[in-house]
Amino acid sequence: MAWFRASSYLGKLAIKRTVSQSGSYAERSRILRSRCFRSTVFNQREKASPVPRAVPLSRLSDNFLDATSSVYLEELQRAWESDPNSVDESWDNFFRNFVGEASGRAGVSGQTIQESMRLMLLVRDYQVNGHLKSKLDPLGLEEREIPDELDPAFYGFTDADLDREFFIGVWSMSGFLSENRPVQTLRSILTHLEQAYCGSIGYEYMHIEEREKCNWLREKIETPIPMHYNKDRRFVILDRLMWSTQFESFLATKMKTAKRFGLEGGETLIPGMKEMFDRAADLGVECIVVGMSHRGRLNVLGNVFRKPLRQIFSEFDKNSKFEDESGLYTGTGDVKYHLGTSYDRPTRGGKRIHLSLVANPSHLEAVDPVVIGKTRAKQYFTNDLDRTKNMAVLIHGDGSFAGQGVVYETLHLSALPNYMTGGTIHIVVNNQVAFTTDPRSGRSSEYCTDVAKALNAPIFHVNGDDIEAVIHVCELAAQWRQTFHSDVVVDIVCYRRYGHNEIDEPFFTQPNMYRVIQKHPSSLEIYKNKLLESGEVTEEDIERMHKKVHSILNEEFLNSKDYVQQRRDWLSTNWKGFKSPEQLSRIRNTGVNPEILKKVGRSISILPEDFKPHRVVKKVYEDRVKMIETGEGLDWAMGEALAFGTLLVEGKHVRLSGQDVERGTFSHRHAIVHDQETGRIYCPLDHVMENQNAEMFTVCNRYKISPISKLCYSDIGVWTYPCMWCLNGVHVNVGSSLSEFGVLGFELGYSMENPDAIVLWEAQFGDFSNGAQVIFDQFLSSGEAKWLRQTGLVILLPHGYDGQGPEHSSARLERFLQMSDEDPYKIPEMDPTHRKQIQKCNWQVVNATTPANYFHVIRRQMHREFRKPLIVMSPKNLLRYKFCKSNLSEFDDVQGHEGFDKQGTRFKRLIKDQNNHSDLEKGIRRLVLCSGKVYYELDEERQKLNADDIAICRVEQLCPFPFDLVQRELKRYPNAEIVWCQEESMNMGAYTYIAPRLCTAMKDVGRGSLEDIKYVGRPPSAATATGLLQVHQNEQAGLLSLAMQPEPIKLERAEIRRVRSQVKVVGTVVTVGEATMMTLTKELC
Ligand SMILES: Cc1ncc(C[n+]2csc(CCOP(=O)(O)OP(=O)(O)O)c2C)c(N)n1
Ligand SMILES: [Mg+2]
Repeated sequence: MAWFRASSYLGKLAIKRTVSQSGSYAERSRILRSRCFRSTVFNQREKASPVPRAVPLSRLSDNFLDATSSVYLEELQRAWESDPNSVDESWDNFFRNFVGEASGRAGVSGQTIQESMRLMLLVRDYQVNGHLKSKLDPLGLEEREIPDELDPAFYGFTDADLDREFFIGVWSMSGFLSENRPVQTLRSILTHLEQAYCGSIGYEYMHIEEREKCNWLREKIETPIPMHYNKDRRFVILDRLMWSTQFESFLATKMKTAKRFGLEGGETLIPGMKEMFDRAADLGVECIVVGMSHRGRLNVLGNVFRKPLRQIFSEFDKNSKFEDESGLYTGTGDVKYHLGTSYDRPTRGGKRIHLSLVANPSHLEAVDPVVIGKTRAKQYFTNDLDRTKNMAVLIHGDGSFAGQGVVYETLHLSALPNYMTGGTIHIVVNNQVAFTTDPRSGRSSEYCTDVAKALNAPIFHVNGDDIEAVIHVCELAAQWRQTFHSDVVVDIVCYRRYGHNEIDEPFFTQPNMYRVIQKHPSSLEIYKNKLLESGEVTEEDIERMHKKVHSILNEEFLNSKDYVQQRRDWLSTNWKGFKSPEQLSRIRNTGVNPEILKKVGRSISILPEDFKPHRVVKKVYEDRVKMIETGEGLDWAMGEALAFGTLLVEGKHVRLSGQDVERGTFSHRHAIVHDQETGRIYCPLDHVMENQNAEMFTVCNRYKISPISKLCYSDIGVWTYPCMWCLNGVHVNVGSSLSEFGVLGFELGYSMENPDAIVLWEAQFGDFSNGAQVIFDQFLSSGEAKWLRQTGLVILLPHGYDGQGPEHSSARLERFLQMSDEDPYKIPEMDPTHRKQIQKCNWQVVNATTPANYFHVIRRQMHREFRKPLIVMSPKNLLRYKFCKSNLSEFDDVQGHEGFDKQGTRFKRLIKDQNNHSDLEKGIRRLVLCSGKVYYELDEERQKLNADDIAICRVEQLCPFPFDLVQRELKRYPNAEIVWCQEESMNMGAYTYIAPRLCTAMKDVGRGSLEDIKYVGRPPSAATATGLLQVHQNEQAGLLSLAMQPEPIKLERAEIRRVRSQVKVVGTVVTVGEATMMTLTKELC
């Protein structure tokens, strides 16, 4: 073994010493103290322990393991020699051991303490850096510099020392340094170190701060007996590897040019996963949610999830048949390597484990948070308090794990109280290439997994050709997860035998690598040979196995020809009884019995008597009590709280997530109240029922205190004793992850698990939601069509032009509307008893303007037999606007009350003019249709101008479009000029969505066409809004006066003229360029 590279040793050591010894002593000791000594070395002890005890390396109670310099040890020794009491007891024991043992034993005489300590540093270096010397690359192409620290010569050892015995003083520690052999030759120590750290597995774990966790791993890694699988187990492994390999080669011969993103080169993933799942099941896991991208997905589906092979094969067939059952909703479908499935898999240990593979889009890693959210929801609904029964497994590519930011966002959710799932196992199929990109061009870090170090997750790199090593780390990962309830990474270093897909030529870009790959035997070949050599299997055994697998594959292939796709499995157990878009589901009334309303209203408004909230919050809650008692003036926050409270009473789980949602960005919600004297917190919505489950109402991100045990709901996500964040026994943490993509993905996954949960995600300002665009585009707007999976996720996007600049005004309403799949030119069946309009569209977009309407639209999400995403343009300044109030009677279900119409009390898709107009109003000269907060401004302007001959209607539900109600209004005002008024720019807001639909509605009732729709709003613009307040105010005033002007509106869409104008802004003359207000245009004309 080439352990010694001594030639450079002396020079390097000299340099290192010079560097480390430079600077004043004071400086050095300061550094040492902070890095290494912490509070131990200089702590005075009463008395040194009388009898020296053996001290395992793992128990030395300061940062010995962090020390990189032998100078540190020399200083430590000097300190001990001058005063044994000046060092920690463990070090005292250590030194005394050496003095006694090393000098007293035959064969070790002459060993200096410094030698022993350097030896220990060498051991430590293997633990820290051994992975850099491990043989990870099956192709042998890796060029890694082995750190000097792994060279014994670096610590002053020479060839002559190899057979010297050394006392290492660390017995009674599990691992190779124990063995009750405190005296070992240097050769034996090095052999053990090389075996443990530099074989087919590279362990990275020394970055983990908790000593206990490092020791746990060290025990497993430094085991004196290297891993060994018995014959039976090896048979199983061989069989699994054979399935994995033959699956790909079979497909390669049968479907030569079909894209399948084969796993060739990484086939050991399949047996690895199976063994991981078996082990996890042994350790109590009952359900695993899996997310993965394209690579090897079909193999995983067939071999791990046991999706019928004939079904997989039939999906390759262009002419594959679908069951022709009437009323069956098939959606748009998706490519085969995106589809999900679920299966109850029997395990080797005789258990059954439920597996679900989440459907995912092409967007790499986007599914990660979705999987975690789904897992968390499973934990809630199965009362999995310690999070050991439901586990997430994510399979990544090397390129995407390093490159996609959502990986980092997802990792950072892993320890947050309302997002943690007790640890995710990450498996990286590290084929050392990403499409055509070499790792060196694709990332800046040594490993593609380095991102996980931020979390203190252990990382097991493994040579993908060594199947037993793969299995070993897969099992170890399962053990870690079940022991420490935190994330762990398995990095399977393999290769990609062919191109990125089956019709791709890898030699174009990676000729050298692929020349090696061409000659490289498969992992199956390697394993077969190993087992043949060991004599544990015979050629006949292998032949028999091979034939069996082949004949099953063949049989399934033949059967696939006649395979008819089965009825959609789109409703999992929790969704039984829910309707597909083709099956009619009536929307129920959402009004609530007045007594229940009052009761809930009081319980969510009255704070405990001894509670001392901030005076502003006190007033908020006093006002809420008044609202409930008088039944008048209920504001937005109250409407929302009542929606949540009444749903909770009905047994629904309510989860509100997003940045700062607890207080609310606009300080309106105050879902949790903080006692200003004690720091105690109180969440009124936790008290709508007696003994309410603490998580039933979840507002992220806060910790909860158990009402029963006073334990703190924190840390590992279970009830525990008050932790470091507790103040007077109370958890005071507030805040949330500053992520959009990750958190929204999480909530989406959460919402998809069980229809009994209403999950809401609120963006800080609506514009920030575009950081999560992939979730909107690839999942929320199209998930049901592609994968037949429903979700009732609610998205709250603060929206409205109030002069806060381009990034705080618009939630990009136009984008959500543009993604709507509703046909603008066809009026669907609108009869309430047959209407499937909402079921058939991909999502709902609303811009509610009253607290009561907001209350009903939230409740409507749960009072129907289907689920549909809901995008809410939510208000900012309406939260406190004096006229944006509702009476309690608008929330109840009492006949004759406001809001009660023919169908009962419900969400109003359109709010007609407030002036009590009759069914026919011939004298109205203009009908202004609008949506959102501009309504109130228009109404104020109308009152100011006494423009009673103008009617203003609010389109509260933009998508799907309320054709029936719009037509009702068109008929009501037969002589009115029809105006669409919005505060957004013309290329934004609802205009381009509204125009064709309004036109269709108008044509249908003979009220004109597109040219008859007058547009009042800002002209087209690149930025969503001006950054200048004065300009904003002028613009806003301009559009209001235009909408209310006495003469007909002449400007038509095609006639927007662009002019230059000057606008005064607080004394400064600002030239507003081309994008200026239409009103200004008009004035200047
Ligand atoms: C977000 C995103 N960007 C780009 C792509 C295009 N793309 C598909 S696969 C791939 C390479 C992925 O490399 P890696 O993660 O290493 O997985 P591998 O294919 O090697 O298994 C790329 C760039 C994509 N699907 N998603
Ligand atoms: Mg790759």
